[in-house]
Amino acid sequence: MKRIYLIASILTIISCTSKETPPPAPLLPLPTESQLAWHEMEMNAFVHFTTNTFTGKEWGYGDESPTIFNPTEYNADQWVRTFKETGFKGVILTCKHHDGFCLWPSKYTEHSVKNSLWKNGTGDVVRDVMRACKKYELKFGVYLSPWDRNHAGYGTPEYLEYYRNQLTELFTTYAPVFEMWFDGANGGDGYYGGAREKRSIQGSTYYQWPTTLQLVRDMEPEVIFFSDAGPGVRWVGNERGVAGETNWNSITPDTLFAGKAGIEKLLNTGSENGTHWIPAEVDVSIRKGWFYHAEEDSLVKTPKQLFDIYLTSVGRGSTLLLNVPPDRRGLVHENDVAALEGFRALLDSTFKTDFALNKKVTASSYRGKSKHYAPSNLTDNNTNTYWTTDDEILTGSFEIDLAQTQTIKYIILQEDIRLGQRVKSLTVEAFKDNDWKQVASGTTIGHKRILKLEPIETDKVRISITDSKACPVISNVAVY
Ligand code: FUL
Repeated sequence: MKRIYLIASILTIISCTSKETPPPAPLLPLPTESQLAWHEMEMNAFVHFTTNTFTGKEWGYGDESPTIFNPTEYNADQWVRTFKETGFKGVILTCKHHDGFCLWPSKYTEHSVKNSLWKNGTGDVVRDVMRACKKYELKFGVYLSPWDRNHAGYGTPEYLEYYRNQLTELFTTYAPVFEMWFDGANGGDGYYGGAREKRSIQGSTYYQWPTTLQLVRDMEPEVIFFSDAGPGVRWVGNERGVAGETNWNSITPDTLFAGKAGIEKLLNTGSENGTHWIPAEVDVSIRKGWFYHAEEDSLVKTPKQLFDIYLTSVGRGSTLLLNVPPDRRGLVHENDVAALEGFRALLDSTFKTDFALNKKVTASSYRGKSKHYAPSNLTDNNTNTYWTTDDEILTGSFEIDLAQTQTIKYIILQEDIRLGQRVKSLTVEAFKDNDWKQVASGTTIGHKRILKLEPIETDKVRISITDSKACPVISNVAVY
């Protein structure tokens, strides 16, 4: 009896699933789980802090005495609390910048906090930031400059061993590390243990990156590697906070090599038919420089400037990495705190009420007429559900009835990138005076696209996907 019942239930399950319209096949390339998590983070803080903070330089020569590193009111908790309160999800710390000074007491060098006056050499900035990140539930990432102007062996194989030893130290002592930043800068000259000379290396071969990355992966399989060309995330091609208006998460690594003319443009937009998922990360400083300089106290970006950067980074499908350098006291300066708080307030007030939330949406068509892919998924506040069309339909529109007239200023769209990036172009129209008026147009969407409109009063909005690499898969639309 029991057996018959079991067989009957299995048959019911089979017949139900066979009637279901299958989801669209994923469009390659696809993000990994850790890249997906990275996209979700949207805003991370970058922290540049070293002897430069005390010498006023941007690139230390490598001959700075460790004793000059001596913050007077140091409080890493204040940095991370500020980031948490203003909406950042992770922190990446310059554990070692080009000058070679280490913010943790590395056993492989004397050029570190252990020989500073700060806390009589017993302090460890890397540990403190890592702990504060745990406390405030932010992810912790590290920057370890490959170029080292202090180390005597820089340019020889001996230095590679040193660099890898330090990576092992960092990844075993301060884990988990969500992102590892490999900076491409190399200016040639430096102290180099007293040699005071210019050393040229062949960037593409000297560091033997494949071996180094594997070493790190063995310790931290989920880590995201940032470098100009990835492999986890790529540089966005400028330090102004601007991702391409067209921004593909895909790029073909073979098309990128250091020194190639025009590489910044390619990094900025990615390529539609790129073979690998390597999204752009937007690194930019809240100040003019990457390190704190008192003379820049009046040049901290305003909340409005930070908001505009948000629109050109997160709003173009990238993740923002905003640098906020602590001052000589070892605190995030009051002006930077105020700018971050103002930025947060602007984000909160601008994106306060989503006029589209749970509103009625109709679409030109939807996949297999199945409720799994219905247009109502667009406004259900759930990015795990989506609207999509039949495979052969690469264009389509949906209309949101806002139920009452609103003044609208922004549209947010999101693709379900678990199925790949698809949309190539779109338009936005608002219904006004008995007619549809185009109020915006755009190209790619990706994780998130924010379109700024000339404010307009309307009670209906129509979004048309006018071109797509495969049937569009849209998980969310919001109207503000
Ligand atoms: C650059 C470096 O040279 C700057 O000093 C800074 O660290 C920036 C984030 O990357 O390449």
